[in-house]
Amino acid sequence: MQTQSIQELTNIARHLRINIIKMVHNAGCGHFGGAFSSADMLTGLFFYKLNYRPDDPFWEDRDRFVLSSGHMSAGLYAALAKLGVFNEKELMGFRKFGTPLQGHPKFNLKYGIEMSTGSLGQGLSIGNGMALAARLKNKNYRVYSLETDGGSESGMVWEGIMTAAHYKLDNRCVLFDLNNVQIDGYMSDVMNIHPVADKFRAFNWHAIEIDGNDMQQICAALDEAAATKGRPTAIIGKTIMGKGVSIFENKPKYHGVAPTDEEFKTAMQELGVQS
Ligand SMILES: Cc1ncc(C[n+]2csc(CCOP(=O)(O)OP(=O)(O)O)c2C)c(N)n1
Ligand SMILES: [Mg+2]
Repeated sequence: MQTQSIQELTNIARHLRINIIKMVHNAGCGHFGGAFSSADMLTGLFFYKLNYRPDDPFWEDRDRFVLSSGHMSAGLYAALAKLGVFNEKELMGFRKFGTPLQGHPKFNLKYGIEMSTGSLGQGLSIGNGMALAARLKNKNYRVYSLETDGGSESGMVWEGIMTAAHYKLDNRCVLFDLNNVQIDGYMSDVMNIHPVADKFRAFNWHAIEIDGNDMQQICAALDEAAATKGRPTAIIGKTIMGKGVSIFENKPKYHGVAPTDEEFKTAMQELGVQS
């Protein structure tokens, strides 16, 4: 895949946010707050680092990506469409009965969806299984997953973290969206999991702390993760919930609601869409 400049990548992330908010607005429901906070890390992964062939999503040697936080599906679909795995027009089928783009991802390799997710906590272990399978098959592909602060309130996440370190899965990388928001409010109020990086380190992971909305830092961290041997890597990205549209930023209310028509108009303006 072509290496894109930081500016081009930032522009792709903006494009993803535009499609995310269009999808959720069109469906009248969905989750855009976390999809916005993680859009930059997802862009860095998909458009800078992932070894993937959009015209051949079944390619055996492709890097894998598991969206552990399945509710952020709009972000994944927007990225896959931008890559060209399927036509961008299909995004408007988001959450409609009978389409492949359901509210929570349903396994569908043709569409680039590597795993059904939505039940928080399962994706980290599923990714470990894929990484172990690569080792057994003597394959060089890497396995990434997007984890979240709210998702890590599921105990099984920490079992998966322990397992990946035990097996020294250096082909395993976690992108961690630390936006300090979950479904019921601020994570630090509901169930505090700080300090996140120290916890990963205590479990023998290599942990890199970055500004998860800074493309330069994201790309550098992805390179560092790929060069790290003997243990898995967690990229802990401190992000802003709803990043990119001022009225949404850092407001737990926008975890899982559609924007009103008025909010949608403001979002389009702030994201630079001419009306
Ligand atoms: C096992 C499980 N428990 C509860 C839920 C309901 N749920 C959906 S999203 C969410 C909050 C998750 O927080 P985070 O992933 O940080 O989401 P953000 O608000 O940042 O998008 C919860 C509890 C779920 N999907 N799975
Ligand atoms: Mg969160």
